[in-house]
Amino acid sequence: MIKIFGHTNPDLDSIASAYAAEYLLSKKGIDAKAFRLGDYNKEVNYATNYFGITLDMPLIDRVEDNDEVMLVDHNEFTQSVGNIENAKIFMVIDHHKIDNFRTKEPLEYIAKPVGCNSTTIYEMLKEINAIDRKDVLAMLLSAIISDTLLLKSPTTTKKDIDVAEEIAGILGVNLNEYGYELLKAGADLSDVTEDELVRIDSKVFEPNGKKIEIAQINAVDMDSILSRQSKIEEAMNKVIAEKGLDAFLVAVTDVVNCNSEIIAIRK
Ligand SMILES: [Mn+2]
Repeated sequence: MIKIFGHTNPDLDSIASAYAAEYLLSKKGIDAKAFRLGDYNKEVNYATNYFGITLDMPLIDRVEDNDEVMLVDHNEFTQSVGNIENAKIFMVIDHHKIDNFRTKEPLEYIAKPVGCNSTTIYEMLKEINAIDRKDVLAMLLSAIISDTLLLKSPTTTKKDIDVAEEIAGILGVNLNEYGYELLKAGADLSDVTEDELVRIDSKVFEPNGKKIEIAQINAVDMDSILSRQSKIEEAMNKVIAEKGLDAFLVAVTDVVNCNSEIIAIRK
């Protein structure tokens, strides 16, 4: 049996790619099973709840010597399962740069420069007339929305757009409405405290002898972050006092519409 998996700390594309690749191989008469290298994230849970899908993808962290494996949505050994260097890689389907990767034997390697690996897997399923499973299509569509930030990220290609619209049509899903809710669920910051929010992604700069810290909060629902502004400012003042900053800027970025609001405090 071939073990299929995406990268560690799996995103929706890694889960969907493995899930759909299991079906792709089964249609070709190959015994294969999808696994995962980490917990299902908030986006995966939102998508499976929305479509009523129950995933059965066992968690693994290493493979045995000479196990037959298939990598999806990654190729670098540093992002893969433990002992990958001693496994037999049967196939790779990926959309990333190729690095930290070598095999002892020939393999099938499919690399496409698309925004989402699930786009490629959909095309491969379509080629063999296997776009008949709604659960598989729903996972692939959700992954495309996730990887391309609802078809707006700079990595989005025409293929991603065409495939997403085609699947949404088949499933009768409103792409923009569902996509927004999915991204919002994934970027849910309601359980992150203000003290944590201003520290997730922050850097100190020292222009002209001044000590300035800049932080960014990536959000889908920007209003829900801005409604916490007074508490965020309290947290910022704490950091200013702690680090002896001259100023602290926090950019709240709406990743779907590509807007930012800046909260700035001077000592
Ligand atoms: Mn991906």
